[in-house]
Amino acid sequence: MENQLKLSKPEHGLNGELQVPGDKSISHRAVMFGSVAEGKTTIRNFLMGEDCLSTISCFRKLGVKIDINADEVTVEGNGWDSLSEPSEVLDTGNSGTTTRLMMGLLSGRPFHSVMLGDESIAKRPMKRVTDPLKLFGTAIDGRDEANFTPLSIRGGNLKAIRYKLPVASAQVKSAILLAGLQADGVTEVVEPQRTRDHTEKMIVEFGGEVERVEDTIKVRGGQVLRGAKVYVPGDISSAAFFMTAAAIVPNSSITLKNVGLNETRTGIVEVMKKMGARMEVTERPGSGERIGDIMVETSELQGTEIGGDLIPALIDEIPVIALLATQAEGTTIIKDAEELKVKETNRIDAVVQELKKLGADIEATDDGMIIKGKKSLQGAEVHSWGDHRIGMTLAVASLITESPVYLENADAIKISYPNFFEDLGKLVE
Ligand code: SPQ
Repeated sequence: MENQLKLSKPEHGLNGELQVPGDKSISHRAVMFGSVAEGKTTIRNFLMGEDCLSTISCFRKLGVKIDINADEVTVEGNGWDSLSEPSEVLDTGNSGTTTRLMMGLLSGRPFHSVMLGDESIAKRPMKRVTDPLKLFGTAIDGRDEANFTPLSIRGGNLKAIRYKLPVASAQVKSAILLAGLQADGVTEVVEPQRTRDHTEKMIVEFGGEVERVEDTIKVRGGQVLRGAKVYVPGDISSAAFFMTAAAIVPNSSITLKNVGLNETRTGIVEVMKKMGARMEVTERPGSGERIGDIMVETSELQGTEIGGDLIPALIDEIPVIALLATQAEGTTIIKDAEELKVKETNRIDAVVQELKKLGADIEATDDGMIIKGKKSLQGAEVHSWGDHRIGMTLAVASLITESPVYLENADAIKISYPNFFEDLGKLVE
């Protein structure tokens, strides 16, 4: 079997405090901005997951000096012009964020680069990024009219654009902003729905300017960014697995410390509260990204409906929310979430097929899923589909199954949470 793990439910509940690793989206961006800023950037609580390590490796290939010391990363930035033509292919691994944001950044650089990721990246749509980048004047090509990797880019001489995003995507918005920072004129991106705004916050943290007017984000080209000291808050997308575990495992109470509470990411808090979860969020005042602690206890849950503008604020949490819904009274409907089909896997199919094996009453729809609770789950042999979020969802499910769960390809979890099982072990009494 492909690195199969046997997982069993704990004898008692899950209790204690945990500091989940740094936010993946923010870790990627801190390396990218540090690489093009002038001066040194230090990044504390950096996520040492495989995706963020792919970003570091790509920037090293562009000539940037980056040191890793425990969970701190130092980037010696020397400005946009210091990046040099890579002599090797830029391997973005499993990371959509690395692939898409780097395309935007490289489209302003006057040299040639080739980007290639793993099997999953090769299936993820890139036209949503390459189309607007071509409008800036970048020469970009790839398989199927620049929709799939490998992609080649020859950038430089960009002219600012105004672009209305056809899909709500922080990655596409960020790629456009990274190109816009290097273009002649003011670039404007219009969002159909609000998506995570870590790129905008980081432009400001690195001494740049960006403006939001209603649904339009505007950035001026030619800005010089300055190195910064970045503290990466805990990743709410990782905390989500323990928030769910605390709510569904009897006799549990978990406090997750120093979690990022950026309002474009806290959809799961809203949903869990609506479902009746016993929880408390304590925010600490500060500048930059919002941060605080999240406490969740075993809860009596009710089904709910999730859709519309809330989807981008919890898109990566939907797999584990589906598990939560299997333990709620009544029906939960998740809609407007077609984007799940183009993540590391088709997450609608993956969640439905794997949770069904455990006995869940769950059906796929065109744009989401319908889950009927409250069902007791049984052990079975399940597969992560090579997707970290599916792997962790199934690991959390094993905490409530009557018999053991055998999880195949549990290694995928290392993409965003290398110490997931150690952290889980700390909460088992
Ligand atoms: O980086 P990658 O592989 O795309 O990671 C995922 C994840 O589950 O970790 C999605 F599969 O997160 C995306 C997220 O879904 C990270 C992200 C970002 O950092 O900007 C934005 C979201 O994607 P999108 O396509 O909606 O912009």
